[in-house]
Amino acid sequence: MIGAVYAITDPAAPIPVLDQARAAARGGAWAVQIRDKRASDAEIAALAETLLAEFASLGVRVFVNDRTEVARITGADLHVGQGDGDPRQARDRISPDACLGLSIETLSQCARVPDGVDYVGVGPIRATATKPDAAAPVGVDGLARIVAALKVPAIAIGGLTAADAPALKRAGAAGMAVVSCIVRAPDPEAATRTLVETWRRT
Ligand code: TZP
Ligand code: MG
Repeated sequence: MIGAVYAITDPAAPIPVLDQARAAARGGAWAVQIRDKRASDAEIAALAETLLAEFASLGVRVFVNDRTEVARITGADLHVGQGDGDPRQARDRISPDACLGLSIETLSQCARVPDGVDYVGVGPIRATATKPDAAAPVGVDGLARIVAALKVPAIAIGGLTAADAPALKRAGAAGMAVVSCIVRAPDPEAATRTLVETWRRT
């Protein structure tokens, strides 16, 4: 079951990644993804192990971005992008209980979502400074077309805030993933709670 609010950490944000993750979990996020292109596998694994231990009782899932080996070793969930290798190989390497996500940037990529992918991240919906190499934004209309072509739940991502929740829900998204809206908020825990409440109300 995919939840509404999926928080992603950013090592460039003003507060430490552990604090970002903890605030998102306290605020009611369904999942927290550790995303850091520069950190070593050992650093990501240590973070994942800390969060897996802390979040087990909260029921908050812990994902690692593009680190199949770290997911395999720690039992964390895994998110991979289009350029991160064959998702079927990732699926075979990680725990059968782990959740696997795949990024989708275009309608044509929907036809290449293999069995074993539990959700897709769709975006960017809007332009975002967080991922400078992101593909062209698909917009909410593009999201709706992509959702219609998919057999798995879609989590929207890219330039999103709580104000987008109603439109994303109407477009058929199962949830929304955010970086800045949580980790750059003055109060990341409150920002997460606002996202969760807004999604629930709409
Ligand atoms: N993938 C597509 S857009 C994006 C990622 C990781 C960044 C989203 O960040 P923000 O700050 O929520 O726009
Ligand atoms: Mg990637």
